Amino acid sequence: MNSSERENIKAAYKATFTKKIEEVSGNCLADASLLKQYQALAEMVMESITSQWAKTNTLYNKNESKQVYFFSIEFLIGRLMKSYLSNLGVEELVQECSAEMGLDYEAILAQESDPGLGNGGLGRLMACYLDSSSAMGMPAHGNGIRYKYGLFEQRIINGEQIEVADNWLKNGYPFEIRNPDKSVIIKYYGQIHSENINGNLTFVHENYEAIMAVPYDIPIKGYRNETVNSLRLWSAEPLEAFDLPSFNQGHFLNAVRHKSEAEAISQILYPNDNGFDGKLLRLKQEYFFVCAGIKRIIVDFKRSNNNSMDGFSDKICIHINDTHPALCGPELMRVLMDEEGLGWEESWKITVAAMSFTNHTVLPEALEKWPVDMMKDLLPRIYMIIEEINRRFLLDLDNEFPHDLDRNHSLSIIRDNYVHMASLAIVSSHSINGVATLHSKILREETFNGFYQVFPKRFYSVTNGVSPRRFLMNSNPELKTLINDSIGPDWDHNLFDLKKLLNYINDPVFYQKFDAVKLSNKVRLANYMARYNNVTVDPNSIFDIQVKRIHEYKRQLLNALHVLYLYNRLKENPNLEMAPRTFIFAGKAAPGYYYAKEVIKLITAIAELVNNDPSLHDKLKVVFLANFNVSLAEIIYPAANISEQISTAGKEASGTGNMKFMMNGAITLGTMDGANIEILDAVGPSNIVSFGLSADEVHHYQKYGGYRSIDIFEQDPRIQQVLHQLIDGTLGYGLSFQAIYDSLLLYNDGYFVLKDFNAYADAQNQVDHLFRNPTIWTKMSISNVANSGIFSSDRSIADYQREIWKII
Ligand code: CR6
Repeated sequence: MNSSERENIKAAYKATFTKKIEEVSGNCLADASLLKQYQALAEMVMESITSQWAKTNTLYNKNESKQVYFFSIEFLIGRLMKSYLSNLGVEELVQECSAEMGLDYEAILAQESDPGLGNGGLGRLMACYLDSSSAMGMPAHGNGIRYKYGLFEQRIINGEQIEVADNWLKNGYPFEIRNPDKSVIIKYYGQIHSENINGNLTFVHENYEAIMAVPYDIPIKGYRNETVNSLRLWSAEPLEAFDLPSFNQGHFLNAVRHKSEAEAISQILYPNDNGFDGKLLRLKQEYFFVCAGIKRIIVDFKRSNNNSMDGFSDKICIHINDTHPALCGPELMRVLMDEEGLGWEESWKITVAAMSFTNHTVLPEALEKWPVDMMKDLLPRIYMIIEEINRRFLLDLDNEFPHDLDRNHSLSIIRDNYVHMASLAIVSSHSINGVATLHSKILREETFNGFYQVFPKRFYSVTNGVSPRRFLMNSNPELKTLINDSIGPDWDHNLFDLKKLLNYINDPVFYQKFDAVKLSNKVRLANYMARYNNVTVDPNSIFDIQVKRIHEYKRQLLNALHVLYLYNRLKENPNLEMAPRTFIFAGKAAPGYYYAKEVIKLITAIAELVNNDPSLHDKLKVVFLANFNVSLAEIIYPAANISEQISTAGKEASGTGNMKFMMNGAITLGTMDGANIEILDAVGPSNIVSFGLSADEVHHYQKYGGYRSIDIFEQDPRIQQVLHQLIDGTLGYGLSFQAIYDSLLLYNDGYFVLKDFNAYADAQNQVDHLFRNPTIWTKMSISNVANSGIFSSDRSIADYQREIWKII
């Protein structure tokens, strides 16, 4: 494009934007608020996407290509405006025009609410997978819930987490389209009776309670291509908003009761990460989006397939993201049999061929099981079908392993009065995968070993990945520019091309530029901390960062105890030689998770102690950033020197924050857990700092005993000092962290914090030495960026496509 063409485009953009402002606000540009400026821009974005969206849908409706549907109870999509602009290839244009019009581009973008429709890695993974599928021109869509309130907003008040409702829809959401014409009726409760209709046994559902599922569709625009896939989020509404007969009889409250009961289903996201709390409303949510999603898939499929179900599983993949959507199996069976009139065998074949399942955790407390009575009462027909799936499965088992009662019992979908959702998902899917190599191995050898023996060919492994567009190009534009200037722009379509950066691995000029980018990102984060935490930190200090949900197995406690130990060392020897450090934490604790909330309190208490001690001469700072979410994450990852990935080995299925840090040049300080192991493989042992027990060692101790935390305590004066400080008032008058203290000593330290302390302290020492040699450090950092290609979610999607969905 020559410069006069560009000027014309810019003039057209400015004119359209000015007109849009008038339309959305009734004001002229000069009087329009930032919110209205954002809304005007969002409308323009939607206008440029919708025709491509319609074209993509028309193409898909021809039924030529296989469609993948991700069913997930969480989609943590983050703000979308920047992705849309960049994917459309107009970001620079909009930035330039905004500046020329005297508008603040970043402030406009900050008007967008960040939809918190997920707890952490699981929901964010889905968002990255949608992003990658569109970028690769692959037909894949999401089905989830449009929670009215997303994950709570976290405030830190007097050092403690306070939860505030996340009203993300309060100003409306410009990137969704409500499609009430595609609503689906969901039936709960009631009775099932069978009737003989024309010689066929037919199941009739009576006296049910009906709820309407209304879809809201969000376009997922591919990166600089023509593909626009869909994320469909379902909202619950009453069939009739108002019960007129009740109202007329004077029962005013009754008249609206039904409305709020219906709406409750999509009112709020359950705030547990890696945890199951068994609430009836959650089971309603699970069935709600499963039933609605499956119905629409079938309607659309039949419409373009001469009203027939032939070839369904050749054209449709239903991907179950963890067990929350495991009812997809029985629900598809129900529709195929009760509505489409197919027999059991045929329906079962179609179901298993269409369904695939990804497991995301081995933590026993997260594995879902629903009481039989609850399931039977709420979903009577679904429960019947689960019983029959189980009966047939146990029969098959008995044929294969005759009289092996123990095995049959342990694999039974229904056992001890519970429906086990992982078993249901495994039995009804043709493929089961873990999310990192180690995790998949643990699934095969331990968690699902019984199933592995029955279905060895169904087990796969696909290591997670993250969107390089969101987590590198858009959130670290300076690094993107430096990479473009060095190796050219083609890496944007193939992240493995980042390897070309290794050509600069000994180039001092490149080092300088690379360090300057990191420093600038650190300054950005330092400014954020000055503004929101009122703490001044040195951007030249090591930014040592642990951001993720607060959970015992993730061991923020190990990090915190080490900070306290470092504090003690500095107090003892103020001249201690060390690079200044800024320890940064962020993450939410589930509201009912007392221990995790105590850990937050502990970190903020340590921060108070350390940050207000002038004798440390600013060598140590501790910051807890409130309200970790996707938007904050995008500021944090580019600024990190150290990525703390210190879970008890064997517990973190994969982790994805570890990949986002690596892509931005942080050095992983980690245990050999989840995808950390693959990070080590990718960068080589000299570009990562690893430590601690292996998963096998942890497993061994857990199975056979032999670890006594008290022994370590007794032998290590550093640990004695630190643990005493938890309860002796060092951390604030009247502040005592007895529960944490007890967990480590009285309850034998279930997550091996003390066991790994020494190795961790040594590893931290190593970090200090490495950082004090800038050449080595920068080299390590560049190597991390250069070798991060494998962690692109484009690679993960290609793996799924090839191995699991078998799309060529
Ligand atoms: N909490 C795992 O714990 C993994 C993601 C995505 C998690 C984490 O290690 O990276 O899923 N599991 O696969 C669950 O949510 C059940 C997570 O985010």
